[in-house]
Amino acid sequence: MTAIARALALVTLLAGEVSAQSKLKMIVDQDARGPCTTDIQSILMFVQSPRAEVLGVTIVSGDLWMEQELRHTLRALEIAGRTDIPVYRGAVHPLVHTQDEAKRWETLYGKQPYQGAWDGEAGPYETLPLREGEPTIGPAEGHAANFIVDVVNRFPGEVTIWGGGPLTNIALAIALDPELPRKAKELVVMGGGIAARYRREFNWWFDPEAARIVLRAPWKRISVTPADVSTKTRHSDEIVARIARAGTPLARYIEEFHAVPRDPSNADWVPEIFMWDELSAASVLDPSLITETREMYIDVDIDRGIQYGYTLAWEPDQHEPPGVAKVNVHVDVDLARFYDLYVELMTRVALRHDADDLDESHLGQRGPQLSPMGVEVETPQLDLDPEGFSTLLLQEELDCVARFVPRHGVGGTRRRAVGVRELRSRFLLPDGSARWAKLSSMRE
Ligand SMILES: [Ca+2]
Repeated sequence: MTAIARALALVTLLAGEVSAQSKLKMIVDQDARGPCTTDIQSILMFVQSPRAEVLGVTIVSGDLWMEQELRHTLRALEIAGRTDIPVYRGAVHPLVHTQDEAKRWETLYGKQPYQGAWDGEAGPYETLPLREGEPTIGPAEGHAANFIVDVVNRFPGEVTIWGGGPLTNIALAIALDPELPRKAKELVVMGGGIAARYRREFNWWFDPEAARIVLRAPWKRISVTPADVSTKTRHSDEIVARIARAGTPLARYIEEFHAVPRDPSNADWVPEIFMWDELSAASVLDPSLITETREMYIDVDIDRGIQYGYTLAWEPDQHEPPGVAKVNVHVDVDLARFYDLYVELMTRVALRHDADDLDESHLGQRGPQLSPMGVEVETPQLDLDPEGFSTLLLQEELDCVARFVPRHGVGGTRRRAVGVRELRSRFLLPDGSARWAKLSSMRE
């Protein structure tokens, strides 16, 4: 095959992807406990989805301190091969709420069962070693709130902001640009709770003032995934096994580090494996998974009493509290389809239709092979350590792709990076060995 023919095959391959223009432009804001957990796994759903274009990930203290979460996130993106996505440092502390105040509250009203970063012994700027390995990449320059303002203003009416943690970064962005909510497409957050047992939900309790600012801002549309519906989900052993079969670096990461229930005997309350944030992410990527929604007035109590940080909710025909937003509340989910989507996204490389078509007899052979889309490749060239898979980017491949993939405005650089990543995934063989073809032969 001539170099030109190979190039055409490559361009056809890339054109098969969902175009950048039709993708959901996403800002993913998260308090990213790692490795794995609902926080990282929901970020990965967005970055793995062909429906989403993740413009950036913004990190906020919550489950852990921001700096530690930042490193978990960078490492997870490395493992997923998405080092092209910028990750921004965000808020270190809530706007008003402090650990001392939380302790004082406990002396009056009783124990708070979970306090995220405040439960840990490390301080906000101490970093602990990562079990999943240290990231070799760093965060983007600038602050999360500035990034949110910049991106929403760059793409008015197009950007969906998804928040899976305390809403401090988004509140800061609104303080910088009060018109920001009108310019975004939609806000979707995991947080709050409607039933009595869920009203003290961590994300909104950790920074109640931020949650109030964000919920009361003039968004075109707000959707909330409350704890009530999140707790219907389970990141079960069966799901882990389905993902593990893919054998990709990402699948191995989940297999090795997925959270396990601290109390397996209590099937009703397993916060470690509730898919709190994954469900909310899925509601963005495929809204049809949410089978029941309800419009309610939703707010957060910021009075310094026994319900500080608790969710307030009213039925629309009950009361119209002034200044409080009517919110689209997720009530029920098609669990089977949700789990299928999650597994599909987490195994996407290995389960791609073309990967399925690969003839397993090719495994272990050397010399030129004909791939499913007709590009002549040499395989296998490399048996990569999964740890190194995502960080290994051959410059010659990048050069090769860059010559044939047209620039798309501001997304030009990103698009080229995606092209390389997609090429890798196309040649990743489903035997778990993380082999992929070297494309240097495509050079003229
Ligand atoms: Ca979270």
